[in-house]
Order: sequence, then structure tokens, then C-alpha cells
Amino acid sequence: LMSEFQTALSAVITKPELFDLKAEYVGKKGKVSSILKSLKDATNEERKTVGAKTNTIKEAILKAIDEKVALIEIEEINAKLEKNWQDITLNDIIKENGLNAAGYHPVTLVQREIEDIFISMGFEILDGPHIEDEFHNFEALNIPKNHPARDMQDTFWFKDMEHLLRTHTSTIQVRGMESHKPPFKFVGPGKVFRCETMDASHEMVFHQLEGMMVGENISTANLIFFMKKLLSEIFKSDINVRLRPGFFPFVEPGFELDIECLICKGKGCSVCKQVGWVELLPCGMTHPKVLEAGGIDTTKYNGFAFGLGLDRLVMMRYMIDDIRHIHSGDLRFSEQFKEY
Ligand code: FA5
Repeated sequence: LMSEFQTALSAVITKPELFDLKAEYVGKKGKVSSILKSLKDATNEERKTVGAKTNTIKEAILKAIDEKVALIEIEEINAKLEKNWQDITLNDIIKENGLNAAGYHPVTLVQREIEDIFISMGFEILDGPHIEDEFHNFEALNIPKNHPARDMQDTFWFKDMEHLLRTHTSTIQVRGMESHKPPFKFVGPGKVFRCETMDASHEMVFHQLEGMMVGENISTANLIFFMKKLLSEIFKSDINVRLRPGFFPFVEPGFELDIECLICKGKGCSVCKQVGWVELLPCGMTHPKVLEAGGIDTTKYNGFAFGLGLDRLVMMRYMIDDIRHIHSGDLRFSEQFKEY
């Protein structure tokens, strides 16, 4: 019986065939059961020897069936893998486009470099949501409803008119104050969104990198030190900068830090709107109302904040003459930064 079963088993390919075979041999009306049933008319001695032998065969059959099930399942998985095989390296697409391999986007490269500079000076890196509420984007930053400063940044509102796509990374300042106790210092990079007309230096979706330091006796000299350090580490050479007064409701005093346009060497081009300077790094001493909204004791602490225009810094760093290249998604553009 066992050798007859083994011959039948070796011919089985699919699970339904196997289950039929199982029923034929060890099912209720199967061959093994009928042998066991026939023992009712046998002698005691026959029942003992034949019964024991038949049970051993039954166990061997069940074991062989289990092994075969496992084998069939492995074969099924292998067949699926063979059929649905995909080359996740996309080699063909890369080759067809005459490209070699992937690299980092220039914004990612510069962002990481700046993060490293600030980490080395003891700053934390914070993140924040793209979808914000009015409080974090405006009110906590001393921009109440109907304040004209809301028009400085054309906002993408959600239908509920309570939520919006953040217009600046200054929202990270607010969230940072909420989650930290002074003294603290952090930077927060990320995407921001504004409903603006696009040109060589303006995008609707762009990147900023916010910075904030809160502690005792923080001064404008501290602010200027960190701004200088950032620029000298990024450009590794002397660049011309100018500091002028700038208005932002969340800082007092506020400054605009511009750098001489490196694309035209200050002569005037479409990136700097022919003025020779690029607005890059607005900053200032944090307004006491903002600190209070963030739960900071203003009798003890003060601070500074800045909001770097990351895409424009990337443009100056790599001499990119139109911001729209940065967001084009064109691999021929990103390809060029692979070596950096
Ligand atoms: C702000 O967004 C302030 N939150 C910055 C700030 C933070 C000031 C902390 C003081 C303290 P502003 O709207 O100027 O400021 O934008 C900051 C920088 O983002 C600009 O200097 C510029 O470099 C960049 N930027 C602004 N608009 C665009 C745009 N449409 N496309 C690309 N870059 C832009």
C-alpha cells in the first residue's frame, strides 16, 4: 500500500490533486480506513499486528502529504516571483535617457550641509506640518486677523478658511517654543507655499530654513555672529553682504540680510531683478509678544530668529539662473549635482 501511495504521490502536481489523493488513502472512506474497519472480523493477534502496521502507514502517508504541501507552496511562490519580477533599479530607464545613476537634489545637499553646521554649534533640527492653522502661521507671530502683514504672503487657504498651507517656516518657531523650555536653539527646514506669480527668483512652492535661539541676554551681536558663520561655511569665500532694516511683525528690530548676486556679480540680472543684491536671510530679535504667545517668560529670556530662503541660497551656491529649474523635476538638471 505504501509503495502504491508513493508512486501516486510522485505524479501529483497541484494542491487539489494532493487533497484527492489524501482522501483516497487516509479519508473516512479511504484505503487505510477500510483496512482498519475490516479488522473487526479478524483475530486478536491479526488485529494487533495488522492494526499497528496500518497505523504506522497512515502516519507515514500524512507526513508525506504535509511535506508535499510545503513543496507545492514553495513552487507556487517561486512561479509568482518569476512572473511578477521587476527591476527596481530602473536601469533601463536610466540608460535610455543617457543617464548614469541617481544623486541628491541640490536643495537636499545644501539643507544637509546647513543642518551639519548648526548641529556642530549645538542647535537641534525641528520639523513641522505643511498644513497649519491660523494661530501657528499668523496669530502667534503677532499677525492678528486683518493685519496688513497677512497680505505680504499670499496664502493658500483650505475651504474651511481655518487651515492653510504654511506660508513660511516661522510656524516651526511657534511649535518649537511650545515644546521646549529655554534656553534652546534650533533650526527648522522645510517647504512653504505662496500663491505668487512665478519668475526667475519666485516660486509658489519653495524652501526656507528657520532658525531660533532663546536664552538670557541674547543680543544682535549673537544674531550677526551666527548669520556670518552660516554664510562663510556655505560659500567658503568672502562674499559681499548688506544688512538693512526690515519689517516683520514677529521681530523687533528686524533686518533684511542680502547678498551680492553671484550670478551677475552685482551687475544686475533677472534673478536679482537688476538690483545686484538678492534678499536671502531676513532676521531679527524676537518680538516679546511672540515669546509670550510661545509661553516664554519675557522678564528672563529673549531671543533671535531668522528665515533663510533656501532655494535662493542654492541658486547662488551653484550659479543656477532660474529658480524654476530647481522644481522642474528634470533629471538632466538634478544629474549635474551627482558629484557634489
Ligand atoms: C519670511 O518668510 C519670514 N518668515 C522670515 C523671517 C523669519 C524673518 C524669522 C524674521 C525672522 P520672507 O517672506 O521675506 O520672510 O521670506 C524669507 C526668504 O524666503 C526671502 O528672503 C527669500 O529668500 C525667500 N523667498 C520669499 N519668497 C519666495 C518665493 N516666492 N520663491 C522663492 N524664495 C522666496
